[in-house]
Amino acid sequence: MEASQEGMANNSSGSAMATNPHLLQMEEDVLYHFGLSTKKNNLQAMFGEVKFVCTGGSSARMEVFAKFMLEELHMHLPAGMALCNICSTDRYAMYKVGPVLVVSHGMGMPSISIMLHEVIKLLEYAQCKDLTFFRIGTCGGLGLKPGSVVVTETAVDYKFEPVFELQALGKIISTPTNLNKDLAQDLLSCSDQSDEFDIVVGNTMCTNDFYEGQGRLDGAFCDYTEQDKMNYLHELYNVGIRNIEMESLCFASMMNRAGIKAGVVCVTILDRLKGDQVVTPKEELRRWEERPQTVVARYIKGTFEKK
Ligand code: R2B
Ligand code: URA
Repeated sequence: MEASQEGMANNSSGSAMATNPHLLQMEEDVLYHFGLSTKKNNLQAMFGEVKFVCTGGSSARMEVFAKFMLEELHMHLPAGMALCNICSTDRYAMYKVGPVLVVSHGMGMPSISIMLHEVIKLLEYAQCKDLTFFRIGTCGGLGLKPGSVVVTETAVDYKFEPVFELQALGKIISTPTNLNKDLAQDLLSCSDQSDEFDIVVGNTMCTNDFYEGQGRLDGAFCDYTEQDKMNYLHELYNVGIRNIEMESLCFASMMNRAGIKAGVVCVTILDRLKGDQVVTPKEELRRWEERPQTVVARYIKGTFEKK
């Protein structure tokens, strides 16, 4: 076995990130959705220097971000070489830029959960320490100008509870979904006077669906009235929820279980108090999608250059 499954690595407190005791008994661990394995790949050599993991839904957006990080960290690839996707499957895309691992997570909690199980184990086998994870994505805003950036303070479910409920062996395992408050403030302070967008810290509601689960009136089915929808969205606003998306709850829960410092930074692509359809032109959406990337890149650069 190339990567150690014996001396399980650490988060900042020195304890294991992947706490599953069964892993220690496995001779080989195949990270099926990445197309990597502890026997076939030298994970420590490949990933040992990773300090930051940035994840977002789309593989194309993650490639753009990886290229952006190359420039930001002034890392020049030798002539004739190109950044390439490390995953040999088409489930996720993964790029490594020095200490930054960039990986797509697809849409929704089942998809991000699979990716996080495998990436946490991967970085454990690679003996990485003191990691920070970021989700950089899109969301629906509440009472914010579209194009604003929201840094999540706490991820909450549809009942505004800060818990993620995982179904396992016919039972529910509940884990907390609060995120690191200092990191949220540090990300907020990564804004710049020249930025053409607002950035706020707020709570994020995470759902299992884009349409009815987020109170939309434009799905294939709808059993509530516009008034019901507006009452619910205003209730969200009144309890401090500033955006709605589909991964933060599972992300925050798994980061808590692993003891990894983590932040969620999303750009609002519409104001849900004003409508349901996303009508912003593609070009403008592309520019908005760069905003969470810019904020997280500033944080990483600041931390990286200090070391
Ligand atoms: C934001 O955007 C996607 C749905 O369009 C989903 O992955 C999310 O959280
Ligand atoms: N992503 C979501 O989950 N909801 C939105 O309204 C926009 C993006």
